[in-house]
Amino acid sequence: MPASPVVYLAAIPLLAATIGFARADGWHANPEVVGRTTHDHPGFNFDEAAVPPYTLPAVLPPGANIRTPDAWRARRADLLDLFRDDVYGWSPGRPERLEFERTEVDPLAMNGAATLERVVIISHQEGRTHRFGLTLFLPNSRQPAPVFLLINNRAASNTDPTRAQKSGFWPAEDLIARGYGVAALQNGELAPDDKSHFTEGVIHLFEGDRTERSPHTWGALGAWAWGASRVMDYLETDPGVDASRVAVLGHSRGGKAALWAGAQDERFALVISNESGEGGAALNRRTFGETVKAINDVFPHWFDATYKTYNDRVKDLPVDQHMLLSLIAPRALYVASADEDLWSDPRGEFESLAASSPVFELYGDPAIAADAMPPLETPLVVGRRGYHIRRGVHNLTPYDWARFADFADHLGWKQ
Ligand code: GTR
Repeated sequence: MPASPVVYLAAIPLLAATIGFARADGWHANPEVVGRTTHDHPGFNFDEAAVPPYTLPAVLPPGANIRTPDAWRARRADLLDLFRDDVYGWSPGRPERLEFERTEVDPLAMNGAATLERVVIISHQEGRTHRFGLTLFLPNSRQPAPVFLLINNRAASNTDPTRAQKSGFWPAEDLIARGYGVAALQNGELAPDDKSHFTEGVIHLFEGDRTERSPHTWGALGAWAWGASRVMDYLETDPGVDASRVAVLGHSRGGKAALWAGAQDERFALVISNESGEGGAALNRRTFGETVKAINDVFPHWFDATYKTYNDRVKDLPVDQHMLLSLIAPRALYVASADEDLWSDPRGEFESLAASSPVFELYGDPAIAADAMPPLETPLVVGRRGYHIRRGVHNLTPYDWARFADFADHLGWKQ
């Protein structure tokens, strides 16, 4: 038995089964960061010792006898419906008619390393029309190429198609150099991120001027995720894209939308959550950082109306977020946290990933133990799941992207 029984699984995949052991060197919040964050968010808990005990609903209920992938499919469908009913709301599928208009193709982008495609995705429904844009760079070194699609929740300048502005939030050149395509949609073009205006995008396309909304219907997160699926509709038609290897990812609220897109749309082969926190990867029942009530109070337009009824009774929610992560199986899943982003509850994100283990085990992957959180900047890769916690604040950075690309390499997506 080695001194530390926890192995770096990317390096020694054959020993992956040993991940059931606790990890003494794992991440712990820096007390200085805990103090600062507690000061900045009065009334919220950032003290690990003060997290009240909680019990997660079982993703595979004892007695339900779910022992095979086939048996899981029925449970999966039920869980997905619970997330639709109680959390994100029901989203429509494809519109009556969908068109793709390529407005630009530049085969000499990035000094000849990439082909830039700009596409307008046009949806028609009941006489109404909605448009949103897609920016896509494909490596000239290989096509069809796997693609990373970012649901961009920050300024559009972060995903500048002209590359006059370059941002570490979307380091497109780095991805191209590694043989990966990289794409972005702008979340606000699907649903403005504003509680008074969020229905003005694609929700209006489907609902028109109706003002009565079901308590189980979609909000902004559902609309952003819907956009990712329409991008996938386009990517499936593009001969430069390997549509069997498309990753959807997002940061923070964009990460919540990416998880929801990946849960609903099984065409995404890899789903990546970067610091998605509450309503994303983090466990609702763990009272640390942002809470269900806080998110619903400040961002009432993100989730459905039913979710708000759980503000003060989270333990009654029929689901928790490890079940959302479970819905990604048997596809690949990567969760990333940041050391100074305690609002997103890094440990709650990791424990949620660990608690998705019973479903990934059905597909032959080893379990991840809840106490196996790795140290800072030491990625953990177990079968088709990966995790890291980066130094620094709430952000999506070139470090994160490089680890996502490493993970794709590990999945066999490498050029
Ligand atoms: C915060 C919100 C988080 C996260 C974040 C972001 O204000 O509380 O849940 O979504 O915004 O999107 O950066």
